[in-house]
Amino acid sequence: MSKMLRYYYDLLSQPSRALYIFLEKTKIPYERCLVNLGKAEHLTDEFKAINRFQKVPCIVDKDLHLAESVAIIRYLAREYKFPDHWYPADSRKRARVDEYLEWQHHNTRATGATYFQYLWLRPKLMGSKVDPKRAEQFKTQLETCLDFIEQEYLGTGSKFLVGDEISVADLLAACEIEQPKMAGFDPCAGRPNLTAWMDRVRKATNPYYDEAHKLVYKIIPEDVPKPKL
Ligand SMILES: N[C@@H](CCC(=O)N[C@@H](CS)C(=O)NCC(=O)O)C(=O)O
Repeated sequence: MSKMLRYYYDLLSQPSRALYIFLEKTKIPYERCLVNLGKAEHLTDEFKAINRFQKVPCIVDKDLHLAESVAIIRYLAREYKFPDHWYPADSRKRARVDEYLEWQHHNTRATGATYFQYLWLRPKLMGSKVDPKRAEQFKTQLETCLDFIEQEYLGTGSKFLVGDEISVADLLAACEIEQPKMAGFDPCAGRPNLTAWMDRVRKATNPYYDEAHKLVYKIIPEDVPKPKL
Protein backbone atom coordinates (compact mmCIF):
# COMPACT_ATOMS: atom_id res chain seq x y z
CA MET A 1 0.00 0.00 0.00
CA SER A 2 1.37 3.42 -1.00
CA LYS A 3 2.38 5.48 2.04
CA MET A 4 1.68 8.76 0.28
CA LEU A 5 -1.75 10.33 -0.03
CA ARG A 6 -3.14 9.50 -3.47
CA TYR A 7 -5.23 12.15 -5.21
CA TYR A 8 -7.63 11.15 -8.02
CA TYR A 9 -8.76 13.99 -10.22
CA ASP A 10 -9.52 15.39 -13.66
CA LEU A 11 -8.78 19.06 -14.23
CA LEU A 12 -12.01 19.53 -16.19
CA SER A 13 -13.79 18.97 -12.88
CA GLN A 14 -14.29 22.09 -10.74
CA PRO A 15 -13.78 20.56 -7.27
CA SER A 16 -10.82 18.59 -8.67
CA ARG A 17 -9.15 21.84 -9.69
CA ALA A 18 -9.87 23.43 -6.29
CA LEU A 19 -8.26 20.53 -4.45
CA TYR A 20 -5.36 20.38 -6.87
CA ILE A 21 -4.57 24.07 -6.19
CA PHE A 22 -5.03 23.49 -2.47
CA LEU A 23 -2.66 20.49 -2.34
CA GLU A 24 -0.05 22.35 -4.36
CA LYS A 25 -0.26 25.55 -2.31
CA THR A 26 -0.17 23.77 1.05
CA LYS A 27 2.65 21.43 -0.07
CA ILE A 28 0.88 18.41 1.36
CA PRO A 29 2.83 15.52 -0.19
CA TYR A 30 0.63 13.57 -2.59
CA GLU A 31 0.71 11.29 -5.58
CA ARG A 32 -1.16 12.46 -8.68
CA CYS A 33 -3.61 9.94 -10.09
CA LEU A 34 -5.36 11.24 -13.19
CA VAL A 35 -8.81 9.89 -13.97
CA ASN A 36 -9.89 10.85 -17.46
CA LEU A 37 -13.64 11.54 -17.29
CA GLY A 38 -13.74 12.03 -21.08
CA LYS A 39 -12.56 8.43 -21.47
CA ALA A 40 -15.04 7.27 -18.80
CA GLU A 41 -12.19 5.98 -16.63
CA HIS A 42 -14.34 6.77 -13.58
CA LEU A 43 -16.87 4.17 -14.68
CA THR A 44 -14.43 1.26 -14.68
CA ASP A 45 -14.52 -1.49 -12.04
CA GLU A 46 -10.95 -0.58 -11.16
CA PHE A 47 -12.00 2.96 -10.23
CA LYS A 48 -15.14 1.75 -8.47
CA ALA A 49 -12.84 -0.13 -6.08
CA ILE A 50 -11.17 3.23 -5.34
CA ASN A 51 -14.31 5.34 -5.08
CA ARG A 52 -17.71 3.69 -4.85
CA PHE A 53 -19.38 6.95 -5.93
CA GLN A 54 -17.41 6.82 -9.20
CA LYS A 55 -16.73 10.55 -9.21
CA VAL A 56 -13.73 12.82 -8.87
CA PRO A 57 -12.17 14.21 -6.81
CA CYS A 58 -11.33 11.56 -4.23
CA ILE A 59 -8.35 10.53 -2.15
CA VAL A 60 -6.85 7.36 -0.75
CA ASP A 61 -4.84 7.87 2.43
CA LYS A 62 -3.54 4.52 3.65
CA ASP A 63 -6.72 2.49 4.09
CA LEU A 64 -9.11 5.46 3.92
CA HIS A 65 -10.98 5.96 0.65
CA LEU A 66 -12.66 9.34 0.73
CA ALA A 67 -14.81 11.27 -1.77
CA GLU A 68 -16.53 14.69 -1.66
CA SER A 69 -14.27 17.73 -1.86
CA VAL A 70 -15.59 19.32 1.33
CA ALA A 71 -15.13 16.11 3.36
CA ILE A 72 -11.63 15.78 1.91
CA ILE A 73 -10.70 19.35 2.91
CA ARG A 74 -11.97 18.80 6.45
CA TYR A 75 -10.06 15.51 6.70
CA LEU A 76 -6.84 17.13 5.44
CA ALA A 77 -7.28 19.94 7.97
CA ARG A 78 -7.38 17.37 10.78
CA GLU A 79 -4.51 15.26 9.50
CA TYR A 80 -2.01 17.69 7.98
CA LYS A 81 -0.44 21.00 8.90
CA PHE A 82 -0.90 24.03 6.65
CA PRO A 83 -1.38 27.79 7.11
CA ASP A 84 -4.44 28.53 9.21
CA HIS A 85 -6.09 30.95 6.79
CA TRP A 86 -7.06 28.09 4.45
CA TYR A 87 -9.46 26.60 7.00
CA PRO A 88 -9.26 28.68 10.21
CA ALA A 89 -9.07 26.97 13.58
CA ASP A 90 -10.92 29.89 15.19
CA SER A 91 -14.47 28.68 15.68
CA ARG A 92 -16.22 31.80 14.40
CA LYS A 93 -14.02 32.20 11.34
CA ARG A 94 -14.36 28.51 10.52
CA ALA A 95 -18.11 28.78 10.90
CA ARG A 96 -18.16 31.40 8.12
CA VAL A 97 -16.01 29.25 5.83
CA ASP A 98 -18.22 26.25 6.61
CA GLU A 99 -21.31 28.31 5.87
CA TYR A 100 -20.04 28.88 2.34
CA LEU A 101 -18.97 25.23 1.93
CA GLU A 102 -22.51 24.12 2.76
CA TRP A 103 -24.25 26.88 0.79
CA GLN A 104 -22.28 26.38 -2.41
CA HIS A 105 -23.62 22.87 -3.13
CA HIS A 106 -27.08 24.19 -4.01
CA ASN A 107 -25.93 27.53 -5.33
CA THR A 108 -22.53 28.15 -6.99
CA ARG A 109 -22.02 24.45 -7.70
CA ALA A 110 -25.58 23.62 -8.73
CA THR A 111 -26.17 26.65 -10.94
CA GLY A 112 -22.70 26.78 -12.56
CA ALA A 113 -22.47 23.05 -13.23
CA THR A 114 -26.03 22.85 -14.54
CA TYR A 115 -25.44 25.69 -16.98
CA PHE A 116 -22.15 24.16 -18.15
CA GLN A 117 -23.57 20.69 -18.53
CA TYR A 118 -26.71 21.77 -20.35
CA LEU A 119 -25.10 24.17 -22.77
CA TRP A 120 -21.68 22.60 -23.35
CA LEU A 121 -21.15 19.09 -21.97
CA ARG A 122 -24.37 17.34 -23.00
CA PRO A 123 -24.42 18.71 -26.55
CA LYS A 124 -20.75 17.67 -26.90
CA LEU A 125 -21.07 14.22 -25.36
CA MET A 126 -24.57 13.25 -26.38
CA GLY A 127 -25.39 15.61 -29.20
CA SER A 128 -28.41 16.82 -27.22
CA LYS A 129 -30.23 19.94 -28.41
CA VAL A 130 -30.37 23.11 -26.33
CA ASP A 131 -33.87 24.38 -25.60
CA PRO A 132 -33.49 28.21 -25.46
CA LYS A 133 -36.18 28.50 -22.77
CA ARG A 134 -34.41 26.06 -20.45
CA ALA A 135 -31.07 27.66 -21.23
CA GLU A 136 -32.52 31.03 -20.20
CA GLN A 137 -33.86 29.53 -16.95
CA PHE A 138 -30.46 28.05 -16.09
CA LYS A 139 -28.81 31.36 -16.96
CA THR A 140 -31.16 33.29 -14.66
CA GLN A 141 -30.45 30.87 -11.79
CA LEU A 142 -26.70 31.26 -12.32
CA GLU A 143 -26.99 35.06 -12.55
CA THR A 144 -29.00 35.17 -9.30
CA CYS A 145 -26.31 33.18 -7.51
CA LEU A 146 -23.48 35.31 -8.92
CA ASP A 147 -25.33 38.51 -8.00
CA PHE A 148 -25.62 37.24 -4.44
CA ILE A 149 -21.87 36.60 -4.29
CA GLU A 150 -21.21 40.00 -5.86
CA GLN A 151 -23.33 41.85 -3.32
CA GLU A 152 -23.51 39.80 -0.13
CA TYR A 153 -20.05 38.23 -0.08
CA LEU A 154 -17.95 40.75 -1.95
CA GLY A 155 -19.98 43.96 -1.62
CA THR A 156 -18.83 44.35 1.98
CA GLY A 157 -15.34 45.39 0.90
CA SER A 158 -13.65 42.19 2.10
CA LYS A 159 -10.88 40.90 -0.16
CA PHE A 160 -11.99 37.28 -0.09
CA LEU A 161 -15.26 35.48 0.55
CA VAL A 162 -14.54 35.25 4.27
CA GLY A 163 -12.49 38.22 5.42
CA ASP A 164 -9.25 39.47 3.96
CA GLU A 165 -7.40 36.17 3.70
CA ILE A 166 -7.89 33.44 1.16
CA SER A 167 -9.61 30.25 2.32
CA VAL A 168 -10.81 27.00 0.80
CA ALA A 169 -14.16 28.73 0.19
CA ASP A 170 -12.48 30.97 -2.40
CA LEU A 171 -10.88 28.01 -4.16
CA LEU A 172 -14.11 26.06 -4.49
CA ALA A 173 -16.01 29.16 -5.56
CA ALA A 174 -13.55 30.44 -8.16
CA CYS A 175 -13.13 27.02 -9.76
CA GLU A 176 -16.91 26.65 -10.07
CA ILE A 177 -17.27 30.13 -11.53
CA GLU A 178 -14.64 29.43 -14.20
CA GLN A 179 -16.67 26.47 -15.49
CA PRO A 180 -19.58 28.19 -17.32
CA LYS A 181 -17.05 30.34 -19.19
CA MET A 182 -16.42 27.25 -21.34
CA ALA A 183 -20.07 27.45 -22.42
CA GLY A 184 -19.59 31.08 -23.50
CA PHE A 185 -20.93 32.72 -20.32
CA ASP A 186 -19.00 35.60 -18.77
CA PRO A 187 -19.62 35.56 -14.99
CA CYS A 188 -17.61 38.76 -14.50
CA ALA A 189 -19.63 40.97 -16.89
CA GLY A 190 -21.25 43.76 -14.85
CA ARG A 191 -19.80 42.39 -11.61
CA PRO A 192 -16.77 44.49 -10.62
CA ASN A 193 -16.38 42.93 -7.16
CA LEU A 194 -16.40 39.42 -8.60
CA THR A 195 -13.95 40.42 -11.33
CA ALA A 196 -11.45 41.85 -8.83
CA TRP A 197 -11.90 38.90 -6.46
CA MET A 198 -11.35 36.27 -9.22
CA ASP A 199 -8.15 38.05 -10.09
CA ARG A 200 -7.05 38.10 -6.42
CA VAL A 201 -7.73 34.38 -6.03
CA ARG A 202 -5.76 33.64 -9.20
CA LYS A 203 -2.80 35.80 -8.14
CA ALA A 204 -2.78 34.37 -4.62
CA THR A 205 -2.60 30.82 -5.93
CA ASN A 206 -0.55 31.03 -9.10
CA PRO A 207 1.19 29.30 -10.79
CA TYR A 208 -1.17 26.52 -9.66
CA TYR A 209 -4.40 28.33 -10.58
CA ASP A 210 -3.32 28.73 -14.19
CA GLU A 211 -1.86 25.22 -14.24
CA ALA A 212 -5.19 23.80 -13.07
CA HIS A 213 -7.12 25.89 -15.62
CA LYS A 214 -4.85 25.35 -18.62
CA LEU A 215 -7.34 23.18 -20.49
CA VAL A 216 -10.30 25.28 -19.35
CA TYR A 217 -8.63 28.43 -20.77
CA LYS A 218 -8.13 26.61 -24.08
CA ILE A 219 -11.81 25.73 -24.30
CA ILE A 220 -13.18 29.16 -23.29
CA PRO A 221 -14.33 30.88 -26.50
CA GLU A 222 -12.54 34.03 -27.67
CA ASP A 223 -15.42 36.40 -26.81
CA VAL A 224 -15.26 35.52 -23.10
CA PRO A 225 -12.44 37.35 -21.27
CA LYS A 226 -9.76 35.05 -19.86
CA PRO A 227 -6.27 35.50 -18.47
CA LYS A 228 -3.49 35.99 -21.00
CA LEU A 229 -0.84 33.36 -20.33
N1 LIG B 1 -20.01 17.00 -4.51
C1 LIG B 1 -18.87 16.38 -5.16
C2 LIG B 1 -19.04 16.49 -6.65
C3 LIG B 1 -18.33 15.38 -7.38
C4 LIG B 1 -18.72 15.38 -8.84
O1 LIG B 1 -19.90 15.58 -9.20
N2 LIG B 1 -17.73 15.15 -9.71
C5 LIG B 1 -17.97 15.17 -11.12
C6 LIG B 1 -16.92 16.02 -11.83
S1 LIG B 1 -17.03 17.69 -11.30
C7 LIG B 1 -17.84 13.75 -11.66
O2 LIG B 1 -16.97 13.01 -11.28
N3 LIG B 1 -18.74 13.41 -12.60
C8 LIG B 1 -18.72 12.16 -13.26
C9 LIG B 1 -20.07 11.55 -13.33
O3 LIG B 1 -20.98 12.02 -12.63
O4 LIG B 1 -20.23 10.60 -14.10
C10 LIG B 1 -17.57 17.06 -4.68
O5 LIG B 1 -17.63 18.21 -4.22
O6 LIG B 1 -16.51 16.43 -4.72
